[in-house]
Amino acid sequence: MSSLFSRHTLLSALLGVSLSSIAVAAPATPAEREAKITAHFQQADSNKDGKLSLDEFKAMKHQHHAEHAERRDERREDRRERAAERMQEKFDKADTNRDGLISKAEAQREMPRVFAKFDQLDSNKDGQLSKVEIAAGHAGHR
Ligand SMILES: [Ca+2]
Ligand SMILES: [Ca+2]
Repeated sequence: MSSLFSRHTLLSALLGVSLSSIAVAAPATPAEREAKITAHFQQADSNKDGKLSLDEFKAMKHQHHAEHAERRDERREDRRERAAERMQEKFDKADTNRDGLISKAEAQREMPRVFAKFDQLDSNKDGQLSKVEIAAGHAGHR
């Protein structure tokens, strides 16, 4: 028994199932989205008969999922890096006397959320927060 998907069925399936992952890839207008889906369809239609066999459909879905997972990993990496950068920037900005440590006064000026937990974050109780102490506090939140 051969299961064939018409282009229309595929469009519906893609729109219903994978629109979110396609939308993530950028195309904003419906026309661009349509073009993108058509490209996907043509790519998946390996024997070019204008229809997708169940195998072709599955292969396409599989590839789609793989791409999606890859993008998700990249985004996660980006987020982690950006968070680290932001924290670095914040730290440097707050560290007005450039001694590599955040005093209570410095925290109060630039890092209110850190200031609120200052004593808790200051694990070696020297009245200053190192980058490591602040990072440790952030990690503890997750
Ligand atoms: Ca300082
Ligand atoms: Ca300290």
